[in-house]
Amino acid sequence: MSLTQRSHAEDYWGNSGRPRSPNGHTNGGLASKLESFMDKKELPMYKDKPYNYSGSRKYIPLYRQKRVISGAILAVIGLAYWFGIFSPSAVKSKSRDTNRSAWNWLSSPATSAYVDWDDRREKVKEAFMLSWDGYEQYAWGFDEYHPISKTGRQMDSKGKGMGWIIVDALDTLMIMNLTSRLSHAREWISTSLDYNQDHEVNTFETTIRMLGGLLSAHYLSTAFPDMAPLTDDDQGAPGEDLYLEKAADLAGRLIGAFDSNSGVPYASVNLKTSKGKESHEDGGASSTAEASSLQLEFKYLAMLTGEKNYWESAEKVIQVIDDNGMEDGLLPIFIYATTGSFRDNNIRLGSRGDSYYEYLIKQYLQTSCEEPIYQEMWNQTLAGVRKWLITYSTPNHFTVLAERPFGLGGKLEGKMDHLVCFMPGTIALGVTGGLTIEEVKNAGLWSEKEEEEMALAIELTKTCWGMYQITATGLAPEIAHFQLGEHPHMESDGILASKEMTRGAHAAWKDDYIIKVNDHHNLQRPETVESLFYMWRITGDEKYREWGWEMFTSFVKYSAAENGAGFTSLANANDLPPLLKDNMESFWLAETLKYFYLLFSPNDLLPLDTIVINTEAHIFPRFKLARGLKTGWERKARDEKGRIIQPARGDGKGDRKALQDSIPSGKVHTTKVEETGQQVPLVEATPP
Ligand code: DMJ
Repeated sequence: MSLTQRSHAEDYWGNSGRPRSPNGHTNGGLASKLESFMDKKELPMYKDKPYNYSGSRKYIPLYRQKRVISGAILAVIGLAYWFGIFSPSAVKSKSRDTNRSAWNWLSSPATSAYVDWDDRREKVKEAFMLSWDGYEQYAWGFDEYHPISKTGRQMDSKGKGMGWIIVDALDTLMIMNLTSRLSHAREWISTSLDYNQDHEVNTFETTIRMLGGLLSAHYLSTAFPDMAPLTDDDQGAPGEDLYLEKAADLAGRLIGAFDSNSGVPYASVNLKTSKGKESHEDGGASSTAEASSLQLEFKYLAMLTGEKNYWESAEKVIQVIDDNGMEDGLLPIFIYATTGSFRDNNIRLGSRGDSYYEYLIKQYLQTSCEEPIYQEMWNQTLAGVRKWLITYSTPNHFTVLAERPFGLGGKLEGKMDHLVCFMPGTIALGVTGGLTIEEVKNAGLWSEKEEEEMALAIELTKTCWGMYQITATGLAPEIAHFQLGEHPHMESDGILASKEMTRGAHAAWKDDYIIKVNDHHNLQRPETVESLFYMWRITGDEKYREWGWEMFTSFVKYSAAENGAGFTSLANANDLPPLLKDNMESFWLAETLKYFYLLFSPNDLLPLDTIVINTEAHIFPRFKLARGLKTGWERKARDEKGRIIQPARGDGKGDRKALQDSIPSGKVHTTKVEETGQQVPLVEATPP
């Protein structure tokens, strides 16, 4: 963004906002003003290297080329920045762009024969810059950013800050090639970030955001050196291994959480003492998703450092979970760290359940399909989801991934958290491993199973897209309920084709969805755009990019804070103008805007079959098993429902058929059960 662009945006954004309720704000006339912001088509130059990514395979993006800006130029820019010439407050007083030509960017996708995706991607980058710069100006170094009150706060009032926003956003800064902002972040990490703090943190959130963010920054900055700041070699500058050193320090503190009787991690851990602590709620149980989606991070760290205990602690959790032998691989959403057993019967893929399922297939992909045990678990689970949870709304037959709050024998609840919307993209990823459908078909690896699972992914993506269509703002509620009728039609009763989602505020199909009054907030969540990104890359269907653009424009129109201070959550996404909530989630920068950016980027930016993306959208490489790291456990034999059976006497060959039937596209072979030494059948999975 040029200086004039920047001040233009601030000028425009500064006039908006009408108080609406005690703590609520509206962004009333902002939308029209944003049109001008969205109209700017220059590449951002402010503080940053130009980033001319053409999309051609032949073209080497700037961050993959050798360093192109000399140290001298950088030094000048750096000095200018630090002396305030380019600081946000200084920028405010610079000359203003008076070009206020209205560009109706909402109608642009529908009326234009040619869509300039590079230009749309730049708009995402500008939204990121506004968000980041607001944080930098008003809340730098704080864990939370409140863009309406323009304040920051530490998550622990006595703490020094965890770098919650800075670390979570690091790799997005790299991917967007925002190098000077990245230098500032890196300098803060080098000089101010200290994890030696005597307070408890959430084990899961700290792992996926902080450890994940640092490891992703390490990966991107080493695999693509030109993404990193260029000052590493200067005397006194942070060392090249800064991100990895911080990650190792943090992991050494978090690892104490796994020190429970069962190996299932405690919900919290004290960063100074490395001592785990049970949850204060839920009878001391950890949430299942939180306890069971730490593997990508600790395994990658183990691969980098050779420290096997990280690997072993992380994989032990999955073994303990699997040894519970839950029917069809569907888990209750609470688990005790003390015993490794589940609490209650509430089964869902939304909050507290979600990323357990996500990490099954991603663990398989992370180690380049060398650990078939995780594919086997994923296949079993997906078959279980289809059997027990996939149903259809009435009367328009939208596919719903429902819940079983009272266990598999209990009533089906037609409810989908927005969080569930990670699932369609993950299903598609599981089908192709990150390749395109065409590539998989050409390789002769497409069967009925792949066809059905991809069809399910397509329908679920549509349902999630519908969650955005049904509100006044075009932004999804936190939770949607669905009309299911008295006797819900399950997928096993026959797959139903959904009806069209016609346009129009009062389109009848919207009545299939119900938004309850407690659920109409929007927290800038990423799951739907995450799935759009996977679906676009895997299917090549441009509608996913169009849907993403429409969602992005709704975020820009309705979640912008005043005075260009960034973007914020909505207390009510189903009202116009919307009621705003004074908080920018760190995953807005780490995930939501990153996925929008990748969705509009050329497909050879971070090819999907070379990486695995953690549940906070941090990017890790795939790797092969090495350094003595390997799968250290085996599954116990299961019956046709996936429940553990006692090892058969003799060679156990009699169980082969039941196992083969229970696990789609698996091959059965005979292997050894560790505890007994008896030979029992297990499943050898078929790679995609
Ligand atoms: C993120 O922190 C992660 O994606 C997590 O797995 C679930 N929820 C949020 C974003 O919605």
